[in-house]
Amino acid sequence: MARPTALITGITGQDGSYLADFLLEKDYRVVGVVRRSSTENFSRIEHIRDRIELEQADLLDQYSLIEIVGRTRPSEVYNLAAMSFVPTSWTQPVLTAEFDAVGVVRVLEAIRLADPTIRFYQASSSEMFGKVREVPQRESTPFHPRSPYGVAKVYGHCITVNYRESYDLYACSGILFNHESPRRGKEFVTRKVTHAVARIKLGLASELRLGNLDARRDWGFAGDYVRAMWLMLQQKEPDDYVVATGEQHTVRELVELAFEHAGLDWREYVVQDPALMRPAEVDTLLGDPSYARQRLGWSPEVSFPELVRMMVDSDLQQLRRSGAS
Ligand code: NAP
Ligand code: F7E
Repeated sequence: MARPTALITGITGQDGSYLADFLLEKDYRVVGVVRRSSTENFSRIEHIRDRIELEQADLLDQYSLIEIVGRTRPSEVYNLAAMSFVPTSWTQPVLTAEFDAVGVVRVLEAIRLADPTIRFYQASSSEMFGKVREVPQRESTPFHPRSPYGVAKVYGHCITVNYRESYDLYACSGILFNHESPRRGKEFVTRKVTHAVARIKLGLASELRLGNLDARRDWGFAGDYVRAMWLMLQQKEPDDYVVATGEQHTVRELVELAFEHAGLDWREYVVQDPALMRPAEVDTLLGDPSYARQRLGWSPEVSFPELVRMMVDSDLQQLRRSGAS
């Protein structure tokens, strides 16, 4: 059998890099889409740079997507590229819609024109549930997004379902709850906390400013979640799946665990900053992953305390290696 080819948009991001690692292990040819920039930003894929192919295209540019899908001939396309930081979606709402909403239909159009047998994965989000209508959230829970990011993701989700129903494409939407790792961007709360803990431990910082400590999230490990993405594209029929741990924690619990792991008392360092509160908050998210467990045989392997410890240890190690202490 010919070696399968996967095309990944957003390969330089957290999930793109873990998915590329995973697919290389499965002997895929991995083609990554990167957008043109004046300096390369490939730190998350440095370790596999010589085993993947990188191609320039942009979710804002329809022609570049048609050209790349047509030329590289993937059997699977994973659309992970997005403006993924919720607060920025209030300051750049139009650009967020261009990337996260219209960008999805541009990729779907490229597939429909180049080869409608390509299997498609869309990175949907628990942010679509927003002001939650039921607990826990399942595939059938109605959406009530609370940010321009969440609204754009609802469009991406619905257009994926619509292309499946209109053109019979094998198109799946993974409704993923928060997932984190040592490769998470430093502005997201988990990494912001673990990086600050490491800096405080090494005497490089003395405080950590945070927003809402009462927010609740269902946090999992990104390495587990990319496995679910791949499994969705290996089934007989395409479908949509919630991917979550089924457990929730507050930001305060995250902070307690991270500081405790470094032998520190969080109360001495954490300052609540009203400037970090959001115009409309998602107070609580809790996913029900039963359908993914049943149909895909998927379940998470890394627990929340293991994840937090892994991230603190990694940040300490990175800072020590860079000679920062
Ligand atoms: P991330 O680390 O922020 O990565 C985003 C990726 O998208 C980067 O590679 C970025 O490239 C690329 N990108 C942004 N705009 C682009 C454009 N116009 N054209 C081409 N590439 C573009 O995000 P992540 O955490 O890996 O998340 C992956 C996907 O899952 C995103 O769609 C996100 O919204 C969604 N999601 C994430 C979570 C989570 O908890 N992590 C949960 C649910 C859904 P640059 O390197 O050039 O910036
Ligand atoms: O915030 C609270 C904040 O920015 C989590 C993205 O991957 O997951 C992510 O979106 C919670 C929120 O992630 C700070 O108010 C308190 O309630 O880590 P976050 P997010 O907004 O949940 C979803 C599923 C995605 O799809 C997104 O792409 O933590 N919080 N203090 C803070 N958050 C941040 N960032 N910084 C703080 O200082």
